[in-house]
Amino acid sequence: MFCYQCQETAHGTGCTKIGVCGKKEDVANLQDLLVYISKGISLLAEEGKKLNIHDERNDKFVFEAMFVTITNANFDRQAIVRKIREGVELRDAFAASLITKGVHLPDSLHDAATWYGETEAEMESKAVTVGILAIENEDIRSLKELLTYGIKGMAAYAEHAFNLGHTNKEIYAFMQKGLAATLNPDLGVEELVGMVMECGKFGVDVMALLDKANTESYGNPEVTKVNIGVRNNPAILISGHDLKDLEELLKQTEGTGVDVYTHSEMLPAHYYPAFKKYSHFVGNYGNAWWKQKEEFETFNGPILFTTNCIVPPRGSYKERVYTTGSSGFDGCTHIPDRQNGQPKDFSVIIEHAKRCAPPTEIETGEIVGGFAHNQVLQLADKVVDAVKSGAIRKFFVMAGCDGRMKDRDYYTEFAEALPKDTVILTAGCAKYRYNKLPLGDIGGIPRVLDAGQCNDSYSLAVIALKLKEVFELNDINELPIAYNIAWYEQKAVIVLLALLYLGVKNIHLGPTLPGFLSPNVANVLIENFGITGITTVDEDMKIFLS
Ligand code: FSO
Ligand code: SF4
Repeated sequence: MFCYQCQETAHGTGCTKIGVCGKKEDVANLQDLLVYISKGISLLAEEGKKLNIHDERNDKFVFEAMFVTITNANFDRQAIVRKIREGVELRDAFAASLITKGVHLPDSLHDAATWYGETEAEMESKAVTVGILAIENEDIRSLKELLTYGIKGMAAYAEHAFNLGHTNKEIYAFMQKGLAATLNPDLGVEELVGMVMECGKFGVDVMALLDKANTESYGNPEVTKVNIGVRNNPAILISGHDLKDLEELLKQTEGTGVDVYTHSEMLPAHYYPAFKKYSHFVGNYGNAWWKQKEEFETFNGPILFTTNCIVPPRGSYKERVYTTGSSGFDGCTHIPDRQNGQPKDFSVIIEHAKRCAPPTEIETGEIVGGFAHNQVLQLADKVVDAVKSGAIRKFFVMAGCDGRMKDRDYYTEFAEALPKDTVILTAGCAKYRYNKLPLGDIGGIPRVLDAGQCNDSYSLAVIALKLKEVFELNDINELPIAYNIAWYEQKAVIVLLALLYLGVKNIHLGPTLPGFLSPNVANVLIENFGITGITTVDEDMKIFLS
């Protein structure tokens, strides 16, 4: 195996025996094959486009398959094998339909569009030949992987929007164009850099689509205090990002005596008006994803993963872990997808919860969030006055992800060291590094403004663009906003590409720069966008405040 798609990749260069995330070699290789088949389907979809032939099943398959291969989402070998079979079948049926409709497929069609294998042994032997290292030139490989990871992040957001009935053909078409491009041996550095930038544009679009899906379904997030203590009822913990899953779980648990708590990236669900009517939607339990081994132990009840980030569960609580959607873990019960417009059936989890003890309290109190674009823009006058009067000197966008490595203590220390006239704008699980610190407020504006999930970084961009307008600036970079972003997995990659597309410069990216950036590709980002890593809190603070 060789995988370097996330920030925690072994030695900063690549996992080669087992993933630091716990992904085993066979699953890693099969995921490579699944990506390869998705690229083959994308290539055929590109051929179809020439004659205006389009099949929506390709769109859905590609975003589902790419999401499945994101870090910490799906560790279930059989789920990957099934998805490969589904892809091969879909691809070959689509190729046949293209021929029937008169499309002349090239004689030398890429192997990704023609390879056929049925048995797991055939898949395994193919998988080892189609991994990342199959591309020899390290710059081309770096750019093609950067593009692929951006598309993986895009796929995740596209799937959540799709689940809420919001689709966008242009986004799907770009995903396929981008994936097909990674199969093209003739593309050079310049063309691939162009595709990576285009990926950023569709990153903005997909986050806007998901924002629309979430807010039209559940209302605009509003300032909310979220309880972090517990009650004395049996309960279900829901993790991941999918709000449709949460909605159906809340409906099905109503009146059963079972409470529901959010975990990690599901916390921002509390900010949506539509979920406030559920009196059994009690609060948020625990912290960022990587602390789940301890926190799931004390939660006592079943846990439902709607997406990543899963840490391979301990035997002591594994039978309480359920997955659904793109997530999966062998040995854990998977709740099947919706069929014919019917909701998912969570009854097995609810019955399981009834047999469990209530959660053990690990924290008490409240945290505040809900500062997405609509809410912040309602407070715009107050914010603008605070900037004009000098009460707020600078905003720090500290969005992105958290992770388990010790060097991420930097972000807590950085937040603590920030001068009292600065405000942190956050989104994603990165917030857990500072959202429980007593950082106070500035004239009633909290010093940590949480917009929501990682995709709600879109909100931060909308806010920045609005401030640019209010202050009548020509360039987003003239705003008193600094970017100190933490990344972990591929959703953070699409957020980063989206920010670059919007023209944001001088982003500090940590705790380490991606291992998949070759020195030359890293230089392109440094020279064109001023991207830089992090150093020490003291040094960085000097740079940021100079
Ligand atoms: Fe975090 Fe995991 Fe939301 Fe990611 S829980 S790390 S970037 O899945 O998607 O922020
Ligand atoms: Fe390693 Fe990250 Fe890949 Fe897991 S996702 S195998 S930790 S690089």
